[in-house]
Amino acid sequence: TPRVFSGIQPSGNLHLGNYLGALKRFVDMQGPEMETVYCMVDLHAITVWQDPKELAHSTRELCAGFIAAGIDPEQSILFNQSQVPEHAQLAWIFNCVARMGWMQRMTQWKDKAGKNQQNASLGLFAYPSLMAADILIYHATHVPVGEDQKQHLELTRDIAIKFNNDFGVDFFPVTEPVIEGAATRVMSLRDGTKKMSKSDPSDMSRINMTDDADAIAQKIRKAKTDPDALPSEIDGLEGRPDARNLINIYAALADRSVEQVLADVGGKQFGEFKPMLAELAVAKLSPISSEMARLMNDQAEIDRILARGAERARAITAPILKRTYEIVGMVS
Ligand code: AQP
Repeated sequence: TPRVFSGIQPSGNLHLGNYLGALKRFVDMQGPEMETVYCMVDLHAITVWQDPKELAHSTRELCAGFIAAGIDPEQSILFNQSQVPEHAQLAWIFNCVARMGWMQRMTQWKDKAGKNQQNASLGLFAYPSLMAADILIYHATHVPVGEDQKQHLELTRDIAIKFNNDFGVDFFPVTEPVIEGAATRVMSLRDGTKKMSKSDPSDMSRINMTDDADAIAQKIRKAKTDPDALPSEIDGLEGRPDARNLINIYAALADRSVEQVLADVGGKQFGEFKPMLAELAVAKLSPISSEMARLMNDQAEIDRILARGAERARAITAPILKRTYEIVGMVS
């Protein structure tokens, strides 16, 4: 059976972009024809500073978010990265396979390190190598992610290919990125040319999964738009990034295509469309946020779920790491 792997960083502010670009699609991929493995990637989160107390809180909250959104911890393997040490162990091997030049070309590295690269953590630089290990330690074949992770997935393929070539084996699979749907790149509500992101200083730029109905409605009401009416065909969104973003969000939340949505709302002004979007967003997101809050009342249960998930994950990762060590020539 095909195996799906993906992860989300427990770095706080789980938002609508994470939900539509990742989490909702993780839920859609659950089923008997796929083995699904989902991870809170805390080792990735600490590539930039995380307050220890907040990291622990965000990890549990993210786990609650997965479950509230529809991940069944019996059906999927749901766990925390640092509890499965093979991720970091394989990442070290990959650090020795990947080249500095590959990492230097990564746009996420350039964006996050900013001007002062000398002062960024070594972990931030090596981030894609750990991500390759996350995926390949499961021999995962399908990786659902948002558009922003495309370059890292290409690098994962390069690492798999180079490892196989270097050691003359056909061991790591060449993974397929799964970047599909209307919301592979949800944009900021304040600027339709910028990605909706956890670290945007403006809370009005994103809808957090913990926002209540009033906050969601207010953020949509204040979202940036242009003065024109909505088009009835997709070409009419050309050069209108804010309009496109709100339509994409509507389509993804409604599980409909952008074309279908435009056929319905074409001709409407934003004054009419925004309340429709707010109503849909509240209807879809409120049950998730209230379930998250409920689950967070029993953190011992969350910890049990994570421990059980890690145990199941290790049943897959331990043999793959062992075989990798043998291939590399490590005495065991
Ligand atoms: N705006 C987005 N639209 C669609 N998908 C998105 N993802 C993130 N932002 C969007 C997808 O969510 C998954 C988990 O991402 P992550 O944990 O790596 O978070 P991130 O990319 O660090 O999130 P942010 O908000 O972008 O954080 P900062 O502000 O720190 O850069 C991935 O599949 C990602 O594609």
